[in-house]
Amino acid sequence: MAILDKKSSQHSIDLENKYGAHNYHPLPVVLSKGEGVYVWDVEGKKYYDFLSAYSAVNQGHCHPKIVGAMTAQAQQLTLTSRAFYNDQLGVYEQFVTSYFGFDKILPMNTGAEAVETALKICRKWAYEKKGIPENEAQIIVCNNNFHGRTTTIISFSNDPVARANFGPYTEGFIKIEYDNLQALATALETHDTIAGFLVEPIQGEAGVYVPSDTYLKEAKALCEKHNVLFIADEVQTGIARTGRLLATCGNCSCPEKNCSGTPDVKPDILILGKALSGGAYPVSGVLANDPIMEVIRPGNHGSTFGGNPVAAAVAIAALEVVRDEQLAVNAAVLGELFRAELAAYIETSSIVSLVRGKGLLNAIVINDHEESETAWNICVALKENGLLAKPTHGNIIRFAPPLVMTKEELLDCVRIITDTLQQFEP
Ligand code: IF1
Repeated sequence: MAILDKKSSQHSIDLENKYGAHNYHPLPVVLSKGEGVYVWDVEGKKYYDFLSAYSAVNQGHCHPKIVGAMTAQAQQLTLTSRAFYNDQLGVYEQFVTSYFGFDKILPMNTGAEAVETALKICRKWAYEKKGIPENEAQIIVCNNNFHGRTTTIISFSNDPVARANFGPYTEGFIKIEYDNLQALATALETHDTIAGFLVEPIQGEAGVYVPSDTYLKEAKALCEKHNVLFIADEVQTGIARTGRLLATCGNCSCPEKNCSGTPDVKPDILILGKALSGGAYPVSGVLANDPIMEVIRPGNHGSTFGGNPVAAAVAIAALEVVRDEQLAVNAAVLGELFRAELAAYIETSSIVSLVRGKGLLNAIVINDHEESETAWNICVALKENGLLAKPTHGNIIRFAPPLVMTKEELLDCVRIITDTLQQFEP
């Protein structure tokens, strides 16, 4: 019995391979426990998590405050649907709107659902407030975007792997180059049926592309000039990941208070997900002010689970952790240190060509062609050396640890990363 029950990585991998759809190609590690910046595999080996479930676990694994809020609420009431009120949702809505400085939130569960919700709100606003003729609203998006996996969202992806053979596609999107204000200006000037501009403040999946300093601010100004809604997808960049509460924030000292005071760019529609729950539970949401959100009326939109009491309790706890533990400041400070350390290594490296990012959302570019296996092999070696990271787009490795990391831990991680890279230098 004991022998049969003994967990092994290979057994778990075999089960997934046999009974699960093959929609992923995971690193061969099977995790069974997490705490703070660490995860453990089924054999008991300990790793630094340098992915944080794609920036969902900003608050660290199994944060006691978040788990506490979740279990307490789970024993009380888990789901009512929105057919009835519950005593948690309103409290959360008040908390989250004041935290981010918006009049209202529309709660959903996953990031893709929240993006869909934002697109629907934007289109409805365009018809009912801006006066765009029925079915003619266009939304501008950027090349190499990643906003999720639904049919509409992949319709405006230009990643053939995510998109091919899932047609027919949803119409109504205009693609322009990212970080190119002239392209945005031209699109806004040539069409008079533009409802919104949907943008990632940093393109994560594309390889952690940080736009030029003034891009978002000037893009917002262009949108304002044309009465077009600026929609920020901060599903990945939001909630302290990039060293600020939101990547659209300016120099506000948001972790202590909140950033509604002096935002650099205030999106008309803000999309949040992932770390809104600290990775404990699927919680997403769309924030906007009344003149926009009021286009949504009973029956227009919804979700069985969106706004459920567990989600509400978890999200309040997750946001309190971000504020109380000053995670934005920590991400900013550790991010500077991380890039400086990596840049110093790169000076004498021929395998890594650059490091880029903001806060603790960073990536290194491996000096090899996009189809090469080098980045994957480096990630496998990193795993052997006790650190988990994943390549994106072939030759890029994303580094995004939980934001609860200490300086000592970060320097330990830098050592693991540079020692591992050293193994691959010619
Ligand atoms: C996967 C990527 C990251 C997102 C932005 C919306 C969503 C995402 C900016 C949708 C989700 C996830 C999806 C996840 C991998 C991950 C990812 F590599 F695919 F691009 F983080 F970089 N907007 N990103 O980044 O949120 O519906 O997944 O909750 O495996 O698809 P979701």
